[in-house]
Amino acid sequence: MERGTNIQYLKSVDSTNTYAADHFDSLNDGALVVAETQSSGHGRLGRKWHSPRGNIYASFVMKDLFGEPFHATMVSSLAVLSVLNDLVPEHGAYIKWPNDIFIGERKLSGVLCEGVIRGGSLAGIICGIGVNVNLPEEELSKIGQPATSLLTLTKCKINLKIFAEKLAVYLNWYYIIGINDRKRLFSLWRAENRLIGTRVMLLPPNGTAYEARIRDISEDGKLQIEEDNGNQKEFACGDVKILPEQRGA
Ligand code: BT5
Repeated sequence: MERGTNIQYLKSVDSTNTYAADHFDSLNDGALVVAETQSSGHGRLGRKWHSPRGNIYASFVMKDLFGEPFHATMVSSLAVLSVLNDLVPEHGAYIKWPNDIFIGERKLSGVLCEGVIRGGSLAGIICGIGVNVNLPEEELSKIGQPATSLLTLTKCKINLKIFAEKLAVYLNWYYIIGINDRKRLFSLWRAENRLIGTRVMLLPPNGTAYEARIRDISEDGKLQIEEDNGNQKEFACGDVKILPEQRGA
């Protein structure tokens, strides 16, 4: 199957993920849907994704189910990181488990991969990607956690079409790497996770937050943690809060 870097540009949609899922059958494998704004951009667990004009809101179509669902997140995060490393290498963007790209202590980008079901089974994955590109300071303050944008960091507006084109190329690049060599995809992604070896606050979706040390990450993307009493276990789902003195180890 040939994969192209075809991009479909939209003005405003509810959510590029919803649009790509609704049009999944007619979109090519490896296509990217990009919108100027979203009226119902969403994150995990029904959270809102702040989506005014000036940013990247994109959804990548994966029809080849080459591994664990989390491998789709790895592809997407590595692609965003590669664009950032080309554009603003001096700002040291990094992957924050499970689905964020951070610069310093602030969130710049989030990824949300959602399955598409056809005939009762998984037919593909839509990888939604939001990146704060030309978002001004006053918009950042509306977000419920510390966030940043490339405009804030560089004082320079970036052409969104060029950003989208680069993103599409890198998405297809890491997608092909994943299809051909999942272990390599994992090791590239693991190398960009700065939290390994540090103590963090873990926030399970419906439980109490607790501190633990991240020992490593398994190939299917689960955190391997050690609690203060020495218990070792896996943390598969939830959020991680960086403890201020711990980052950058
Ligand atoms: C995510 O969820 O980080 C995944 C976000 C994926 C958004 C893209 S945009 C294109 C595609 N279409 C969609 O509808 N979604 C995808 P999560 O880890 O649950 O983080 C959500 C949290 O991030 C919110 O509760 C806020 O605290 C914060 N947030 C919201 N908007 C933000 C923004 N523009 N920049 C930084 N942080 C934001």
